[in-house]
Amino acid sequence: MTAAVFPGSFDPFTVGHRYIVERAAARFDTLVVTVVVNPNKTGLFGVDERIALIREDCADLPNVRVDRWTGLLVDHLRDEGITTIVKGLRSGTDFDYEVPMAHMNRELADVETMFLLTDPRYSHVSSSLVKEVAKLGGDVTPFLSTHIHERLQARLAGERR
Ligand code: COD
Repeated sequence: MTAAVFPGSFDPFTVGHRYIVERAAARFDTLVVTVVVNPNKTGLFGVDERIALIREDCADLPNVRVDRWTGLLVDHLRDEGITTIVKGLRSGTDFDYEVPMAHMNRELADVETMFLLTDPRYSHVSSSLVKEVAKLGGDVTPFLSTHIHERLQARLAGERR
């Protein structure tokens, strides 16, 4: 059985994340999408909500499981008995950011990181940019699934009240 963990903040889960999940789920028997909790950072969506949204978005992929983790990522992999991390790459900037983490995770726990290139259609898509554009009234429908877009609009409407 092959398995990998795809970790991230996923605040919110975008079409770029979904693309990487699809590519990875086609290559591993099991893919765990892990929402990594940063106790010092409050996201737009709470962790439970992010998990629910990803589960809904990936319901058609039976070998995908959604989990959460607080702390060192390699401890999560150790708990799961998994030795591969999957990361998505949009650009050289992503690569430069990811390489030290990949080396560190290999040194800490002999965990390998596999990089999957995004589709050029999604190379400009990030959760933070999507939130910024949406907050300023721009159209972010191309970057989110319908149900996540609806939840984002509802959340922003709530914030404006
Ligand atoms: N197309 C393809 N891939 C994408 C896209 C896109 N449009 N957008 C994002 N991605 C990829 C990112 O490159 C990343 O691989 C993944 O999707 C998640 O992205 P985000 O932005 O939701 O999440 P990040 O990058 O903020 O997550 C960082 C982690 C939480 C994974 C990292 O900080 C971590 O491992 N923390 C745990 C604590 C730890 O162990 N620290 C030591 C690390 S050595």
